[in-house]
Amino acid sequence: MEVNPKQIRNWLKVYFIMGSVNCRHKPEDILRSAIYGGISLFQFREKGADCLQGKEKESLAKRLQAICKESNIPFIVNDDIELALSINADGVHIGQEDEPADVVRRKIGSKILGVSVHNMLEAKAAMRQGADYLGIGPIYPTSTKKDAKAVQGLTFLKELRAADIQIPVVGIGGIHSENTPPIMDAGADGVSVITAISQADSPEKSARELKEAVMRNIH
Ligand code: 3NM
Repeated sequence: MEVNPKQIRNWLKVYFIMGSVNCRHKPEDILRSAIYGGISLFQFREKGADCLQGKEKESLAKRLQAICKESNIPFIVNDDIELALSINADGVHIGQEDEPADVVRRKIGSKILGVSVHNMLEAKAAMRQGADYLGIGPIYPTSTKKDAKAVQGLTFLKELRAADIQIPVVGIGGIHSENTPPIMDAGADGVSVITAISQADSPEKSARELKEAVMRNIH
């Protein structure tokens, strides 16, 4: 897959993340609805208590990947490099607890590589090691990720842009359409959400509102 920063920025606008434990309905239906609403990128994140394992996890990944393919939405796998390679996903997203980004970059070749970072040191290391984009969070309080770091607000995102670091960046944590504008104003290229879409009565409407909020505040 061709990955240049402009294309990555486009994909980051409304970045939907989901696994089976985040869903009140069938994950396939939620993803289809989110795609109708205008998400631009999808991450399969099968984590947390009672999450699927092994063949069941792989099977859900493949079903969601097929849905993304129909609409040309890139499909990213959280953490599980082996799964990403075995199903030929478009990319992977890793955190600081996972293998170092340069090791992952060697394994995945030119696939998309996203890295979660929380400070300048981590950001610079991730960029040096081949990250295509950075995830910064939690921007707002979230109850979705049990081991999330302390809420950091927009301070670090602003610091990154003030230092003229131009790598594509997405904010994460407690984000919905109404609290999106300040994140875009701080220099993000988009927002990534779990709950705002996966738990919405209408994932389509929620995705559309997020897209509108991003597009109105893009810089
Ligand atoms: N990573 P919601 S916060 C997966 O801070 C994840 O790196 C975070 O879920 C980080 O949109 C988070 O439901 C959870 O708040 C985001």
